[in-house]
Amino acid sequence: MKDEVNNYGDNAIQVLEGLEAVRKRPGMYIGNTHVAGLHHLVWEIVDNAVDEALAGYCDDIEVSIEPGNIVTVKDDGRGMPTGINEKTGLSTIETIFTVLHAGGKFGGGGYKVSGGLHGVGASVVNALSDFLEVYVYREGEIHFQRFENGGKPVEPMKIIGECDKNRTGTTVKFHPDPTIFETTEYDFNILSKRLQEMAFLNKGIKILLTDLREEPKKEVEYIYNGGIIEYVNMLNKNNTVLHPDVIFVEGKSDDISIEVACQYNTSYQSQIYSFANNIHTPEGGTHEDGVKQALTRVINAYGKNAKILKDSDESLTGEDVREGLTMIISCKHPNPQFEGQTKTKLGNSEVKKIGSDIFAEGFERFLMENPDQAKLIVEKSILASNARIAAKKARELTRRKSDLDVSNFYGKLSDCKSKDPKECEIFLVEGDSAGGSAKKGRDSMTQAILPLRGKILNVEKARLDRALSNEEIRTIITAFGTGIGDDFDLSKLRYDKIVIMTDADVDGSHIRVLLLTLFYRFFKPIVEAGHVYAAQPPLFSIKYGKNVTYALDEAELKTKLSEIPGNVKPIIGRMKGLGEMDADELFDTTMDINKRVLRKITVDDAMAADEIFTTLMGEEVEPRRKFIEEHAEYADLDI
Ligand code: 0RA
Repeated sequence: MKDEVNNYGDNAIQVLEGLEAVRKRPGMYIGNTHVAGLHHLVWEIVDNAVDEALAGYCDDIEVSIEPGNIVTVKDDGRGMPTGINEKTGLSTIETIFTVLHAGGKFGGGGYKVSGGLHGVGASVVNALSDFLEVYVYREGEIHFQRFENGGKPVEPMKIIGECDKNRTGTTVKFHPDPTIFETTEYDFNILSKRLQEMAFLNKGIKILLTDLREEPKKEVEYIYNGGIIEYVNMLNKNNTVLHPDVIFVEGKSDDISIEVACQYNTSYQSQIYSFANNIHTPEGGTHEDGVKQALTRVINAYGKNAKILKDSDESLTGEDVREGLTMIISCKHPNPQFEGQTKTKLGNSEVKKIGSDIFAEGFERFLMENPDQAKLIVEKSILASNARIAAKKARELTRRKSDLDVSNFYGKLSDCKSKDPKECEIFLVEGDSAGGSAKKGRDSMTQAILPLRGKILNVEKARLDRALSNEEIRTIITAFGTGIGDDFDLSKLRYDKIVIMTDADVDGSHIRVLLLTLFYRFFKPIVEAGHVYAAQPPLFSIKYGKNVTYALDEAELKTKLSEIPGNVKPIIGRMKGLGEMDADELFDTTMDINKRVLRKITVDDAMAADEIFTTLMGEEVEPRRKFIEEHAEYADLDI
């Protein structure tokens, strides 16, 4: 008995050294201690509950956030084991929550699939919490243990009461340690989006999210019996679909399972999202490569066989067969290898063939069984192929044209003198009159000006070949220097900053959205690398005595006015448009690198950006009307 007590103490000390390592370098375990890392704590605990659900023992998961950002994750699984762990001499519960890497797998058996990036376990969450409590309901008893201060057990696990004999499950409650995290404020939208994704990827699991921090409480519930088929339906809801059925293929080989759901829409974009063990893999990997390869192969073979594709036709490329495709790929692997810059690329080489074989078989069967839908798909790919060939010709023309027709091009662009891209910026300016002022006012060493006449083409509704026939777009491509489509090369970008300078009115924001659509669809790496900015011309000018100052908005106006001495009376002006400022004013307020405010345009989340552009700029009218109605407060201010 005495020995047991001593053992308990020895083990506990070793264990705490492990948790101390997590607290010293939290980034190694959860990426960072900002917003993403904070939410990572929830994913860790939810992953464990989802694993229990995937093992077939749980179908209800409840996540709630209480005032003070206390998080509770409750499941109705078997309940964590409550016995003594032989290796550690501690209760299994204490082992799970205090021994590094003991989490998630619970000592072999059971789990074939668990998180790859995640799955570092409950102990990491405990180490980074100022308190954590576990309740396990099993065999009519409630087992309980509380940890404080980075995972230190307050006392060993104990039984604190009785429960219904039939009730089983695990509840984990924790609060992130504010001395570790820059912020401890949970974001409802981040939580709900990821939990919805989990529900799509794991069909039939019910996930309830409740936010009790404010009255009235917010609550969302996700359950998708159709799994990723319903995910594709949601992604396509703002598009016109090309064919009625979502194509679904699943299969398994050597404990590796693959599920694919896809459906074409009439747009020219593709949305392909892949996951490995429920983790989004935006960098792709072998699961995605295999499925894409099969898609191209099967459509070409079917098209030729069914005589839709003529023998003399060029083969359809991957790009051709993916135009307008919305697809979810979900792979579950007992031992996933994550690679790539952000460790979000699946590396297991065997998955490529497995994914390709499984998808090819199921997809081919779909085409055979549904010849009408198959015909629409092949014909769409042929149109994309024709457009690609036309775009290539047009690009070649653009290239030649820009060599010959430089005078016309340079008539529009006032380039800067410096040829060092790092210090160069280009202003895309709405209208000739503002363009004129910008040309006069600029620092001609580093600032280039390209005035844009009128509205540019909405590329959401046009293929590359049509975009290339648009003069304004051609000028932009030539100015950037990167080329477009297959020729695109980010390293050739001639400017570090691309600044969109439009008026602060409805026309201005429309032009801004059109430009952003162009950049997002045709120059995505430029946006992703953070080269795109919006200029912020001021709304107010404040004159007092001989001084002039400017304010971006009402809030800044108030501050600036309060700084003016009481005995001086300011005469406040509302700035109308860029075109009405003279060259000095425009430089002073909007372009001078020492004074101006620029807003960087970022795409943290490609899925959300895709959805917004489809909604705002796409074919369907109804979703756009709804979006504008829902965002009516902002609509006339900014988009
Ligand atoms: C392994 C075995 C058993 C339950 C669990 C794991 C389990 C773990 C978690 C984590 C969150 N919720 C959970 N629910 C269950 C049960 C083994 C037995 O019946 O003794």
